[in-house]
Amino acid sequence: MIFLIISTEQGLVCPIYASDYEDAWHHAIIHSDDAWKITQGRKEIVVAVIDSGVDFSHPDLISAGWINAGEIESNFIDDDGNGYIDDVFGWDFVSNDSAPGPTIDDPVNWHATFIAGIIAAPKDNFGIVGVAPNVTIMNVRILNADNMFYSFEVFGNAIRYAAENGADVINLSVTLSDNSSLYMDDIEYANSLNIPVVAASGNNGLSVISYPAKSDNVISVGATSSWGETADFSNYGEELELVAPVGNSEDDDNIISIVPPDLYSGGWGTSFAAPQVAATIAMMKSLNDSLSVAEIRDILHKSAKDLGDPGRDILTGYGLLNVLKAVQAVLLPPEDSSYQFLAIFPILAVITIIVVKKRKS
Ligand SMILES: [Ca+2]
Ligand SMILES: [Ca+2]
Ligand SMILES: [Ca+2]
Ligand SMILES: [Ca+2]
Repeated sequence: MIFLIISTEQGLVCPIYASDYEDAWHHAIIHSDDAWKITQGRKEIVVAVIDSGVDFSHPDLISAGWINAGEIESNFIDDDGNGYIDDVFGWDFVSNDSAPGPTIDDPVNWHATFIAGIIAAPKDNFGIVGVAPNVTIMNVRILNADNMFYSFEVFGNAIRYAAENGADVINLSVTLSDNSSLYMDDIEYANSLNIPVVAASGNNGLSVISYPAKSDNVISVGATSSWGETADFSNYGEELELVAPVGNSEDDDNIISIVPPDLYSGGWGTSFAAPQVAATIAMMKSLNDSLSVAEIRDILHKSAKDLGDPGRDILTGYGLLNVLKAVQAVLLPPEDSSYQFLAIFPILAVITIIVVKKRKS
């Protein structure tokens, strides 16, 4: 039996040779630029991009790539004993080798690189800035030159590879033809290690969320236009949790990111909403890497800006991603009852003193 995995349909607008931070309008909407005053992410925090293969030779991504410190390059030995020979820079699950970059004639060779730029392009007065500029990207290739893959089991292996080799959050800007324990068990395994899994809702413009985003174990992210309405292409439904700004496919500004070999471009698709949430989780974990998946989801839900119908709704979930509020929430003391009692107690004491003094006079 053939299982089909296909990345969400998406488009590039018009590749250009330079881009400025000012073109990246999404930062003002999700308040990532305000969050950078608190943290720009830590290098030790790793976002796994399981996708078409990231091109780290792009000048606006150099040095953002994960390196497997336990592995020695090109000695044909699995030095760290993780089951993958010479996997210094990640793993290519398409050609089953240690070179996970995109192939040059690959028509979608830009997809993973575009996602990596949205997450972690450095804040260096050159080109664009990612939502979490200082974090690290783990490169795991799963999509072939036709933007497809044919085995749920190998997809599951890619998730397990990321989870077992130090990913702090996993981004899946792919949609699958069906649910299957062949990869869902591996997503549950990642969650059991405190690793959240984020996925794109899909680009069919339908009231059905695509797998894997549809699963309870995955944080489901849809896209909005630049003016904050659900994008025409963005799948929606009761499982949708958050939305992030990408732009509509037509007649709108599109999110700007990097494209091989050294270009910038606008792009559309829920593929580019999910990595904004994955990057936000990396920012949160940069402040506290012991947060549980449940705590992270709770903070993301409560810090989102409510859109559309009041409260959670099928078109926008809990609302629009807010990076600043999510990061601030990590720094707040826990809301336990003893803390609230201590906060109220001094106020009661002050009132009592005033009453006593008045009676004396
Ligand atoms: Ca190895
Ligand atoms: Ca080796
Ligand atoms: Ca830059
Ligand atoms: Ca709402």
